Amino acid sequence: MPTLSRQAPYQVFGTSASGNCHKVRLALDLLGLPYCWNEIDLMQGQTRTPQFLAMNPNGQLPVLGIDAQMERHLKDAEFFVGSRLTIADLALFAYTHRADEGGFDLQRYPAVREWLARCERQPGVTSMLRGGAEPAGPARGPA
Ligand SMILES: N[C@@H](CCC(=O)N[C@@H](CS)C(=O)NCC(=O)O)C(=O)O
Repeated sequence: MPTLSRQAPYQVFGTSASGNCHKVRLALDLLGLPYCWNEIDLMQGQTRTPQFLAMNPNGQLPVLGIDAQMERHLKDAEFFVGSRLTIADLALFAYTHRADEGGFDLQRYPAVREWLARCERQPGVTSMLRGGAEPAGPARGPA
């Protein structure tokens, strides 16, 4: 994604012995993006601490801290790439619009909340079932 921030380093929490974690390192290296690697020791239970679980309630690695980057980017941008909804928005919308279900409070991220609302106003964008109980929002036809 050409619009990812190249200024503040991304925070990566991973273990160097993990292929899943190495995928994140590879992607950031190949994109030339700055990052800080925070080595986490699974065997020492470091993915079970309250601090870690606050970042990722499923207690797994890797974790890429992009929330602050999203907020910064969306302060000056309507969508992630250009001025139209793209696959980049869809990729991030799916989990972000259900962040509360994962225990993430988006109150501190007004630009992200505005972007979510902007996405939801786009024709054809629907909400995911909430806990499987509520119906998805009405599908909107083309304008
Ligand atoms: N689907 C996840 C899988 C992540 C995953 O399995 N992480 C492992 C390390 S490779 C882990 O954190 N295991 C510890 C645990 O599940 O408690 C991904 O690809 O990121």
